[in-house]
Amino acid sequence: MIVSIIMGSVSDYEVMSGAEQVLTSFGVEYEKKVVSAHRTLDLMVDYIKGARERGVGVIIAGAGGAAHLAGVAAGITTLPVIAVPMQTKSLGGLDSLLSMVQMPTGIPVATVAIGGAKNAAILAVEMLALSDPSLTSKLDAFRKEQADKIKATTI
Ligand code: RP5
Repeated sequence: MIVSIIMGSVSDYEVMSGAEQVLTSFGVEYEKKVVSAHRTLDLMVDYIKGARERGVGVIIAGAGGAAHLAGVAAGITTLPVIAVPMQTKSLGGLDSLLSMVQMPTGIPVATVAIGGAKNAAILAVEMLALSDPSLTSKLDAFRKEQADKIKATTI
């Protein structure tokens, strides 16, 4: 299975490229596309409807402001959707965070921290690892590497 990275604007790409870096480091294939839930709604609906057929297992959606991209995607598909709230100039990303995290019951979206594209990708890998033991081994190695770095740190 692959991961689908979607974002509401090309201006989100700098942050969302963090998800690409993580997926690449785990050897997980992904697709990426700019699709907006308000500027290109038809395109976005078609894109999400076709996701499962394209082999997508998890969707990562980054958006800012009145950030409905992840919620709309989750309303279209039962594939798991992970939301990445973008930092914004006017409200610092709190607007994006609340838009994404406060999904009404029945249509869940797993929301990570503001700008948390890398964690979104790690979570996506953990989901794919449920049916791919080789990813579990890679996640274990990643955790160990992270811990070893801290243990080796002297101040
Ligand atoms: C949202 O509006 C996008 O996800 C982006 O974070 C924000 C601003 O978009 P641009 O005006 O930079 O295209 O749809």
